[in-house]
Amino acid sequence: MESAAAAAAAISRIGLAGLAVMGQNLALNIAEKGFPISVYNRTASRVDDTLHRAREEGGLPLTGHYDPRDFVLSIRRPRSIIILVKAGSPVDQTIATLARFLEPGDCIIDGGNEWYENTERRIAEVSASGLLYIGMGVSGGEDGARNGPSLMPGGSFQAYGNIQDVLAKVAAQVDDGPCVTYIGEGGSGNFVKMVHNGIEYGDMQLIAEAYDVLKNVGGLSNAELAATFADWNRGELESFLIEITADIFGVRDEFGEGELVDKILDKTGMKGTGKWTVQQAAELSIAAPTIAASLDSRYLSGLKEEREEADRVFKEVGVLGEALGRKRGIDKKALVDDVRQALYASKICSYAQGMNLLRAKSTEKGWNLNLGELARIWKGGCIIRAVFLDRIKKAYERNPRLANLMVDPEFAREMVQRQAAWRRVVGLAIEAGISTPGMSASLAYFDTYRRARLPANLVQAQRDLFGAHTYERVDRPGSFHTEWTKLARESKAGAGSLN
Ligand code: 2AM
Repeated sequence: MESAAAAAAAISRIGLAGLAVMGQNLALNIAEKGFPISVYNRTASRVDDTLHRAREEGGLPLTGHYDPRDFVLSIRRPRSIIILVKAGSPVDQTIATLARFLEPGDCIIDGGNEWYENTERRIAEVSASGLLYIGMGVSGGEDGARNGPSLMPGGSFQAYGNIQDVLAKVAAQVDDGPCVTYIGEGGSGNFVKMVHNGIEYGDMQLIAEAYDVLKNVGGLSNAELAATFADWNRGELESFLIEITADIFGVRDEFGEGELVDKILDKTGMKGTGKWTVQQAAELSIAAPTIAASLDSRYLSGLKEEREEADRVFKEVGVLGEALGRKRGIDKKALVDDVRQALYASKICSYAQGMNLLRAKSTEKGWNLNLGELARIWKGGCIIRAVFLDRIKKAYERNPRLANLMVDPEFAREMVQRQAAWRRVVGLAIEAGISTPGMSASLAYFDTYRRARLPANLVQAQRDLFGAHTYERVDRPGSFHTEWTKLARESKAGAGSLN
């Protein structure tokens, strides 16, 4: 009896396989919240590292395993095992390694940035052996994993019930609860995380454009930029990304004069979730121009050598004349205030696009996503965490069927209040030859969406002329086709010229 009790006490509440940075930190977080955890990694040294850290942090309840069978058997049934390995085939390999020892009712939770259809395939595959599956978005980077991430679990609701208590304690905590909720069936957790990352691309691009305008049109120094972003972080823009941006401007270069930011190669890396977001938007006929602009900007940033050559070519032919570049006698304070407003309004447009993409996918897949709740679980822990997400949550609570965030009465008022500043910033940037693709795309999105009549009538006429695609009329029902070319010829006789 006694030894059975001792063995039972040694059994872990949960397991985690894959001990790279995210896995290690999440395992320590879970252990620190008082849940005994077993950990495993293909390569033994990472198990040792994790055990070492658990000891250093005061003997957290974490046990290391070097053999997958021992690992699985050390976990209490029904077992819940989080895996944090590279997306794609490493996930399939890890599942195969563990599944041999799992029993019906046990669950695998993939915490990687996985393509949602892979999760849906795996749900079907493991269900043949009675196993449950969850695809869980985890955001917040290394620090979030260790101290409280935003968690987006989707898949088996039954399996979610088994780990709800663990996730609720491990997730970041905000005023209205832990940053975790059951997202929905299938691959919805991965999909929501993917769109979160797409929105993150947009936010980072918009901030980079604000920096570009302030630095290259307004002439702000790094010290002034640091102060500006720190100040913005005390107002409506308060967010993790604005905060870290303020910090970045203050870091000096250890190898030379000035600040480190100016020594960093202007080539942005990426891992694919932003591209997937834009591809999905196109698949679902959802306009996501701000997110697409941020993706395009990353692609163009990658062409460093071509851009250097272009810079040389255009300087030679004299494009960088008087008209371009820094404005003389600019009022820095007024510019900073305008850019702040342009950034905020642009951000609303970008979130509107991401939310509409989520809703379209939810309708297609029957996921029943709760957009207000998604905004809530992004309030803490994750990279896009921001005070402003509480306002998004409230907008969807006021009206869950809101067609677009921009037309929520509060956001609509805010857009109108900021539009003059927003237009000034985009106009100034265009004049100065400083590209602001994200802010411009957001403004065009706003200006397109808010107009009851667009020039699409002319496109329809063209389509009908060359392809007999037919058109509808504004004043009577039905679809119409016109012999445009014939009628145009006939009327040419009587036509005059522009004067
Ligand atoms: P490793 O330490 O044995 O390389 C990030 O690379 C994490 O994914 C690491 O923990 C790594 O394990 C794991 N990983 C990558 N490919 C894997 C595979 N095919 N099987 C198991 N784990 C893998």
